[in-house]
Amino acid sequence: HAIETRPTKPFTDQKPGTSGLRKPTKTFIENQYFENFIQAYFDDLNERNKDKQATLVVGGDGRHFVREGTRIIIQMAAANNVKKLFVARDGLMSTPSVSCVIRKRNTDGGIVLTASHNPGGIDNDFGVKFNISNGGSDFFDRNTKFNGKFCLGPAPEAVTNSVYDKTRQLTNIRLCPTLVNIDLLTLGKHTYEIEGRSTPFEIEIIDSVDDYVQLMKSIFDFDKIHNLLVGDKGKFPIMINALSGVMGPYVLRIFHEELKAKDAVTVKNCQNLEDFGGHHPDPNLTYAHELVEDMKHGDFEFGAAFDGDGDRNMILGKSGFFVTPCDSLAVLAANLDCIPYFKKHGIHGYARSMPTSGAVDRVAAKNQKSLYEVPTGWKFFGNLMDSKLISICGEESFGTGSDHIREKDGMWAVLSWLSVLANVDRSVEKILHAHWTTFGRNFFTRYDYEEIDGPGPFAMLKRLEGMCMANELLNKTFVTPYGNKEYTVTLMDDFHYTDPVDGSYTEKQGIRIVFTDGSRLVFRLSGTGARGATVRLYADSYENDPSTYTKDAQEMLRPLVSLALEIAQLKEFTGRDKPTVIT
Ligand code: VG1
Ligand code: CO
Repeated sequence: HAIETRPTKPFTDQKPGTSGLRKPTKTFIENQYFENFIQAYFDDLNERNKDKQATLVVGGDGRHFVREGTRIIIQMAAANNVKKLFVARDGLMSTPSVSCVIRKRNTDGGIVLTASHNPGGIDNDFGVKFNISNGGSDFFDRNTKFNGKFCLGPAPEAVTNSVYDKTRQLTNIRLCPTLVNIDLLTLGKHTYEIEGRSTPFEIEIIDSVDDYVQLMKSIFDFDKIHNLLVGDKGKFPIMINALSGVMGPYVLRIFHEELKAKDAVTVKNCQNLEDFGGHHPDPNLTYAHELVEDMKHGDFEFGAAFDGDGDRNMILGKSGFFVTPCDSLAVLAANLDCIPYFKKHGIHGYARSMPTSGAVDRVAAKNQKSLYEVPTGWKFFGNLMDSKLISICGEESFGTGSDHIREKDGMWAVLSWLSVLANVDRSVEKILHAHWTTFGRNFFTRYDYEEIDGPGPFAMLKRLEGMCMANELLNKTFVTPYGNKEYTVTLMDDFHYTDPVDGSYTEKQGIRIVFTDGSRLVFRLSGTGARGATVRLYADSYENDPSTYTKDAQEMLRPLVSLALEIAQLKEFTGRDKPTVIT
């Protein structure tokens, strides 16, 4: 097969956000937009690898253009000196599964074709996430080789910035246009001679579910979970909704085949669809409303949903009892001894993203473990896990995971919860109440104002940045517009972070206002949207009066939220008087 060098025009807007590059699907399909980005990725990879031939994994969440994109990557990998490409069967592989395959098969990186929780289809969004070695600093070289290799995870900022620089200078793309008609449905290995290459190009079509299931079986006690679901204490009915994303095959295989619990496990939307059946594949109370409705009748003890690419999870208890992701992280952190993996590997520290509530901080304090607070985005946990500073981490955005891989992992969270239910108590609600009784309760909520047109959101953030710089609000006392509560500001800053492992510095990660009672407000702009700007407002407050534990979080936080809206002048800047999503 001959290599063709095709001229192209660079784009100026291919800057990866919180997790990869996301744009409307049509943008990716037109004008070689997708090809340009992939070429920049390969150029960066080859530079980083000093032209050593790389082995990579490619998979996606099944949305529109994933299969075509996979075929394009095959043609481009052949022309860009890639030694071997592991390709997911039918292009389908969840984000956590890609991380699992990277580690198991010792590859140099991976590409996930997904816009994650953004809706899919020709009129919605597409995206590319990539995992790569962070270059192997001395630290990694000496201490943390995994199977003799550098640890890989979501590309850190140094890498995403380098790829971005390349996208703006690109003049051509390279591909092997005759590499067509590859059967993506049949497992097996193929080799191709490529003109001008001394070594052949290899492809292996793999079933990622196999590798992933093996990993889960090495982490959890499947017999114990089987026994919870269909064992001697009677059936424990649960409901799992895959929102027509990539998780369907994983759910069916794990719950029906491996756990042999078909009788107890009701599944929904486990057929992967290119437009996710019109679902917005984001597991929260708004977009996974179907699960909430299904749970309300009280027929299921436990419910869970995943996002498009399977790294997010939502956990519900009987009758739809909602477990906030912040509490989910804290409860799992407090009960890791229910999971064989942690008995074997020990528990290092914990970490959360900055806007995530402080619930896990209290578990860390009680267990005398370190707690790290990082910017939003899973890439910031990688170094901490590689250097064994943390074992478990999470984000308020329905992301939970551990150091078994380098991505958040929805199925892992569900199996972790089932392990706790099997060992501690068969009621999600009771587990939460016991947790609050021990640690107190952090009330948390997030308001999203999605897809706002115009400069308003940027101007709002700019004004808040100015207030930070001038230290304008320090020691100021406010009376909340709703509920007449008093709050005094003890800190207002623009969150920045220095990675304790490699010293890399990241700034402007969200405006944070902390009050004397420990309550916090955070304002950020989303880095995953594909249209307009999305403002996120986070509120976190702590109570240790047991009479409050059963109260509604929205009611408890209304005064604080009303103050947030006033301080930021959100309505004035955005024209919105209501959020589009509340979690
Ligand atoms: C959002 C979440 C963040 C998460 C990211 C990727 O980012 O807030 O916590 O890591 O999505 O999740 P942002 O910048 O829009 O707030 V996934 O499942 O879409 O890869
Ligand atoms: Co996701």
